[in-house]
Amino acid sequence: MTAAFPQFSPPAPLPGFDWSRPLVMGIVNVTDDSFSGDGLKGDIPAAIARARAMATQGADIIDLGAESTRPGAAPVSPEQEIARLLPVIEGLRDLRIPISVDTRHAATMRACSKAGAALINDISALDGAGSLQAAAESGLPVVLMHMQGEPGSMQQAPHYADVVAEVYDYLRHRIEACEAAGIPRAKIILDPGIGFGKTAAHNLSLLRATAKFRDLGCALLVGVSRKSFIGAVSNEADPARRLPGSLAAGLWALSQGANILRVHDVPETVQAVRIWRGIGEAPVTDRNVW
Ligand code: YH5
Repeated sequence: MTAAFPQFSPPAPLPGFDWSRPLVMGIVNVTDDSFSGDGLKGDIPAAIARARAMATQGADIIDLGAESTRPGAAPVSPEQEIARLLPVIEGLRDLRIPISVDTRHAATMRACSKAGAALINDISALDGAGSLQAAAESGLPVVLMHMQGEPGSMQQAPHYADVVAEVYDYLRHRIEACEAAGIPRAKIILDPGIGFGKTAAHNLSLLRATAKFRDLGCALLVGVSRKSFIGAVSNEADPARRLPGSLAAGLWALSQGANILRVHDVPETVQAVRIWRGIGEAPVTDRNVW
């Protein structure tokens, strides 16, 4: 059978990640002030239950985060972050899918790696103090995300002369920094950082250029789920009502070579991705029979 989008060859092999198909990463927040509508309030047993449910619903990866990137959110110390994340990682030891930790702190990377996390997801692309070294020493794969500015103020006046070229060059330089620190390219996943210091127009330009980012020779992750640009383009103020737009943007990114979708709505996204793939390339197997 002919692959749907043969122009995108799979990224270099990475143990634990099947690049022959799109992967769905489910978002689990262990924060006190989650604002994206998932209703979790820093509750550790609830986060464990949510991650287990997502795994059952077909998530390929769980992304655990304890820091809110909401403008005005209180900063979280590495100690607080570790105290929230470790019991969740430990409570998920028997989960068969990899757990990613969404953190900007080297101490958190080290602690979570020891506890069994399989992936480091850093919205500051390992730019924080000691992060490159901590990630390299962990031996784990990493997500390098682009962000302009800092979470508290990044949406005040995002500015680029050429957003695609600037994000591309930033990621290229961060790959070089990783390689110099001993993190091989096969362990690097890139992310244009939708919504991080970008206007709706910037986000649309970046998504339109998704395929270009594959030229950097790494797997690609995109996070569009419930984000503000979906609300801006479709006039939907409530993040919890942005699933249709999130699916449209996510499937579009897959068609342009994205490998991982980071999402709040796992069963809905898994269904959409299965249909996308069924039409495009995949023979239907027993696994898909209900
Ligand atoms: C991402 O894109 N995003 S946290 C605002 C929303 C909805 C969702 C107003 N961590 C990413 O998910 N890590 C976050 O509605 C991330 N890529 C990677 N790698 C922000 C978020 C969100 C914000």
